[in-house]
Amino acid sequence: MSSTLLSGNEAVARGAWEAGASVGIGYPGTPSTQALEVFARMEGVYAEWAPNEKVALEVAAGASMGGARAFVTMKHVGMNVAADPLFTLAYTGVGAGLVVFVADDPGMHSSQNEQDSRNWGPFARVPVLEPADSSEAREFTRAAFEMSEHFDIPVIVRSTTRLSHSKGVVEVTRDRISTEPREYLKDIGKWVMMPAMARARRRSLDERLRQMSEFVEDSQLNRIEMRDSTLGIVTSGVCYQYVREALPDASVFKLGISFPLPEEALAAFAAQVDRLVVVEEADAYLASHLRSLGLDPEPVGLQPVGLPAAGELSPGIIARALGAEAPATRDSVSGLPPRPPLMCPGCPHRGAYNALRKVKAIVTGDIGCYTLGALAPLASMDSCVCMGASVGMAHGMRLAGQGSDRPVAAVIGDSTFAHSGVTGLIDLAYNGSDALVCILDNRITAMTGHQQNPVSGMTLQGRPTTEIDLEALCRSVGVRRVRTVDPHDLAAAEQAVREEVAADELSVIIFRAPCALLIKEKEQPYAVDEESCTACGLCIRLGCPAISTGEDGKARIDAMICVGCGDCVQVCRFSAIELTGPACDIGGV
Ligand SMILES: Cc1ncc(C[n+]2csc(CCOP(=O)(O)OP(=O)(O)O)c2C)c(N)n1
Repeated sequence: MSSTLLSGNEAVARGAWEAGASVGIGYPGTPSTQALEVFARMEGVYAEWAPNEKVALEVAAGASMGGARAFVTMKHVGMNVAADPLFTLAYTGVGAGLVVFVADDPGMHSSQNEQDSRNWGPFARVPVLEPADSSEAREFTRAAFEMSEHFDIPVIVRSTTRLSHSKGVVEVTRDRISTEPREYLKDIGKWVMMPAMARARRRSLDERLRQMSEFVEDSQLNRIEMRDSTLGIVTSGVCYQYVREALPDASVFKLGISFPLPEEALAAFAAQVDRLVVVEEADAYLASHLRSLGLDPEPVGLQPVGLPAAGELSPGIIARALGAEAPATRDSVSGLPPRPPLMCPGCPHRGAYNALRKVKAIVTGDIGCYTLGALAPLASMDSCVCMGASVGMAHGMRLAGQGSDRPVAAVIGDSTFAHSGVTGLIDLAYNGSDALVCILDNRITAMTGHQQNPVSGMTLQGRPTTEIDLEALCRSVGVRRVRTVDPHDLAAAEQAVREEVAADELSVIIFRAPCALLIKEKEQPYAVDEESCTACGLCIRLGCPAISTGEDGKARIDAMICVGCGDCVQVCRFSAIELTGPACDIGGV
């Protein structure tokens, strides 16, 4: 038997590959990103980043309709974007298996909100599988493809950060099954969802759901572990691991399928235990379903018993909430100094914010590395809601009358612009907005770990491809004032911003310079001449991690960190920052 250590994401990718998925499409988003990156490197598959999750699911729907098993990946908020096709795909069903892998982020380690993707099950009427470890992540993904074809429905595999990013033992002995595409048979009653057909497919969906509800009653993906019958816990996903650690003697109903629920099996389990408790993260999803079945679990989701309603659980939290002794494992790493997120040294976004700060702009922001511009010392971003929101929100601020004292500008990254900013820009052009939209084009999707995107000229599988011509795109939707500037040229960046906020029509500034981490060669670092430095603090206000102040208030530059971008040289009014000797050798031996 051959076993290996795989993260939950890697195991999901392996499961999709073993299941014969030949097409993989997704949009990056922590904690899901690695699943498609790993899948893309597997033999015999085609994989691509889509500009957003809706397109990813639509491409997958086409592949499935055309007979190829298709695998889609996204983070929880991506499901909101993909929800439109998802709901109707439940009606149409699939051609070949269609599996959507979605990774939630309880505790918001790297997300703007917490969402519980199990809710998409009853909402969109699609099955949701919830693996609890890497081995199950592989097994359940395989099973999801089988279910998808058997019940003619897209299937969601739901993970959370802990599962996606922690490693477990996985057997990798199973081969990949045949990838021969299924035959495509024209069937407008199934695929053309106009009202008459949709009504029929809705009845079909109800029948398919009925069949699935029967199937889950005895599915091996759910498991009952009877131990001490004084306490029975219903749980799913990674919470199962916490429960086993916190309450090793408790009986457990471990749900591997969180929609549809095995109602009869749950009722039978409830009848066998004295206390019935649900342990789950994020929403009280299982608890409310159990309550609707009249099973009446103890209300541990709320005070006073004490499972928190938000954030991640841990064995300790669960043990304490249920009056057990907390296990010896530590709940969190304590004693480490806090490490606030910072823009990297040499980050091109800094120059754009420096210019926007000069004109005291109200900045509607977006999601990406540039969101860090909201924090001190740049402190130049006023909002961050969801991908693409910056553009529409700038227009809305103008409609509310903002902009007379302080100009209004939107800031959005290249990947985010392609994801959902361009539709906002179309709205602004169409409706005659006079806002300023700044596209921070660093040639990559940096925030999520340097994924290629439609602006970067390279595909997920490393094929050179068309790059969006952002200038031409903006002009083509009706923006007449489009200009491009190097954000490391601080004077030019400021001049561009001053001129465009003064214009009485919509304008776009494309701040174009590669992400500092794309630049492999380190430039010669800078140093501060203590004699000339007046401790004025202007360079500090750039928020570069290489610059700090000494006890005398004068600036210091850490040559190990400085990449020689030269932004600080341009803000220093006393010529106190100069080049040092040769670039330091960071290669080591
Ligand atoms: C709907 C949705 N999908 C995915 C994400 C994850 N995500 C956050 S920012 C980002 C892209 C950032 O790239 P870009 O706009 O190019 O900015 P950069 O980080 O390069 O500055 C992604 C994919 C998200 N927050 N929301």
